Amino acid sequence: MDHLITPHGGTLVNLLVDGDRAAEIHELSREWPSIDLGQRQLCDLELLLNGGLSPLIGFMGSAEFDSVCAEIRLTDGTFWPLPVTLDIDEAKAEELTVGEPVALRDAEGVMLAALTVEEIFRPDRRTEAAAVFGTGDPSRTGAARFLRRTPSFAVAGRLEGLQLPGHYDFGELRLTPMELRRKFARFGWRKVLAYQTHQTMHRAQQAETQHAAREAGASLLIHPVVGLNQPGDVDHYTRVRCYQEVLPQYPTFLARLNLLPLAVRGGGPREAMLHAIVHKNHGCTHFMVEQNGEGSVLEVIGAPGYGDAEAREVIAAHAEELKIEMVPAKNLVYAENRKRYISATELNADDRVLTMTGEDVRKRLADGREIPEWFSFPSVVRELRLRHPGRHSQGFTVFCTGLSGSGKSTIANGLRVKLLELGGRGVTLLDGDLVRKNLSSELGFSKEHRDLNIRRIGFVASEITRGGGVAICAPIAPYDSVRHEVREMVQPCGGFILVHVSTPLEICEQRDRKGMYAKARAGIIKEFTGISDPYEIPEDADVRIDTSRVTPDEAVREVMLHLEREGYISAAETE
Ligand code: PPS
Repeated sequence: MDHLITPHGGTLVNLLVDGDRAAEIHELSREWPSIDLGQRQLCDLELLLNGGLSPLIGFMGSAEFDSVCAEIRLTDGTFWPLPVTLDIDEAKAEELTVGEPVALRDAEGVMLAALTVEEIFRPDRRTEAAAVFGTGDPSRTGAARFLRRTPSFAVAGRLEGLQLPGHYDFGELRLTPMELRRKFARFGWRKVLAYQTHQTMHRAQQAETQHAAREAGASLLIHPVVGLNQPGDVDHYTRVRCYQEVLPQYPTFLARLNLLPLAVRGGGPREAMLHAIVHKNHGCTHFMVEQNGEGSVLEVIGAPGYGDAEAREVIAAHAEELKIEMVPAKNLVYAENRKRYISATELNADDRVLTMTGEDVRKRLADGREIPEWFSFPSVVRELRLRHPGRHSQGFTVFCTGLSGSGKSTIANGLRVKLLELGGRGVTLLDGDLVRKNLSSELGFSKEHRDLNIRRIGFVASEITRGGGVAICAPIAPYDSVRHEVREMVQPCGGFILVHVSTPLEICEQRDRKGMYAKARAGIIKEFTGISDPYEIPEDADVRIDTSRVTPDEAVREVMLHLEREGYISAAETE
């Protein structure tokens, strides 16, 4: 395999230990503390263990972290664009001891690796955000989400891998860097162009990649990320089936498909460089990120805030050290008169250009309209239609938020009955009181407990929505950020409609159906929303209803009309 590109830092790392050592670790680990890895951490671990992140041999400590943030280098001088840390919360940090091992486990409790703790530290998240996103400014969405969600501590240390995270899906398409390199050697591929995408490929992307591979004199590896979806992404099962449909469109032997377990961070040019390193470690000599017909090359990594030029500048400045060649995606457009895709620079005045954005495709899928053949392959469209049957048969969540006594439960109950009357979908009501008696019976009303309660409701609602049902939720849900989290949880599974039941506090208090406001005023009930606890008004409500101004029937009808306008139910059904 000598002719293949050298891995980053010189050697391809393999952190999986042999069977004897694995058995020994299993034996020793009974008393060890554990860290249950989240999806993002599982992706990082998989790429650490299989050499995708060579030359790293573990999660970074503070010296590497600082050096990478400030110098874009590891402490030994190797070029490295982003920190790779194992983040933990304070409680977990207190459980661990420097010098002692900890078991890293997947969601089912399977032990994947042993980490010998070398350091527990508090990374400076603002500096990290500045490195990852190009800004520590929390008003930028990527940075804000990162700062909100990332726990304060990190644990560093040497890794010994027992097994790679298990995948039940598409096993034959999940080759490790070593397996892929062997395959390239067998095929006699010297130059390989990696095309990284997290979106569906249509004719433009197929034409673009074929063209780029030819120009580079390379073979083509479609290397989609299937680690962690960004909000709004098509699920990876559907995407992979679509890629499989695109493969036969290339000349024989030109292209292969492999799945990359990469957790996209949503960062900027530095993230693109990290991806370049991962592809290089997989044996690729060229790297192209999809341009998706519009916007920046960094759309692919969810960083539309970065200008193309800015990104290219940063990447070009480090091209020498990356070694892998970054191939810019050509913007190909469809010239109707020529019946083919051509480069935008080749256009002349007589050409009639047809365009369609990702948003157009989503809308057409949602309302069942045709997706033209010039845009995509019929087999790809067939796959997409199977997954996106149109809103009329998708699941959705109606999430009512508002003060106690605002009328949430009345609206939720009325809506439930109306939707059951229509038939076609199962309807589940997750009323605040009901949830508190069952799902969240041990919780109180601190911010922490309220957020946990809402996250649980969001989880159940997203599962119901995924299954094609309707979830109607009616908790107070006073905090904005967790309501956003729920929207992000549900939206990839179907529709999410936020209904703000905006009945004013005075009216809710006058109604005081449960006598709770009186008790709250008297100080008998503490932390009562509206009286001694905050309620953050949602700016992103899809429907706003003040029940002091409309009857319950009118309120339900407003929600039904919204559902009809958005295509979840048909017009005749709201009559
Ligand atoms: S939250 O904030 O979304 O977790 O609240 P939720 O699960 O909807 O529970 C609200 C119901 O609990 C009763 N209750 C209180 N509400 C607000 N603050 C305090 N301190 C409190 N203590 C008890 C109250 O009856 C709420 O029911 P609804 O149906 O909203 O009136």
